[in-house]
Amino acid sequence: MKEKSFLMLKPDAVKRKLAGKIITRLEEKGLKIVAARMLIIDDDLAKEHYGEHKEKPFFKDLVDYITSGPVLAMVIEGNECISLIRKIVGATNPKEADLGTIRGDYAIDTGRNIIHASDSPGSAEREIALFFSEDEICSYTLPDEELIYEEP
Ligand code: IDP
Ligand code: MG
Repeated sequence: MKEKSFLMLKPDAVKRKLAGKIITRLEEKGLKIVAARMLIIDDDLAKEHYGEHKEKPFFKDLVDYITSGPVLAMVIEGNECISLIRKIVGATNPKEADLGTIRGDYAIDTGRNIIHASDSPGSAEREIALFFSEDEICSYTLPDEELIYEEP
């Protein structure tokens, strides 16, 4: 089933110039970027995006981290891509993330784990709507979709 997920390269990924490498991994997997925007998140948007964590001890550090520089926000489309992208991203704590995942290969500390990805269809819908309007999301077909999916 075709799904859309929200993915965001955090300020450390952008400043460490890892954006190209990470985007290449998604493209090479066969996933499709249908929206992308670079922005500096303000406090209000950070608190709303991470609202589920507002009672956590790391919440203030998380808001400071995510607002500390530009992020690259994206919408990615693909079959069952929400759980697939979580696997590609790896565990929240990069020290526990498998090698071969983005966090496992490029990050060390949980508070500098370089990338965000939606964890469920409900969060994907909520997060996409926070960062993008409907008309910013592109609908198009990749020429190689029949090489990636049995039933494109
Ligand atoms: P996720 O990004 O893998 O979905 P969540 O538990 O939703 O992980 O946490 C959101 C973000 O909050 C993490 O990606 C990480 O940047 C930060 N975070 C989570 N737990 C901690 C912690 O214990 N210390 C510092 N930062 C944390
Ligand atoms: Mg999360």
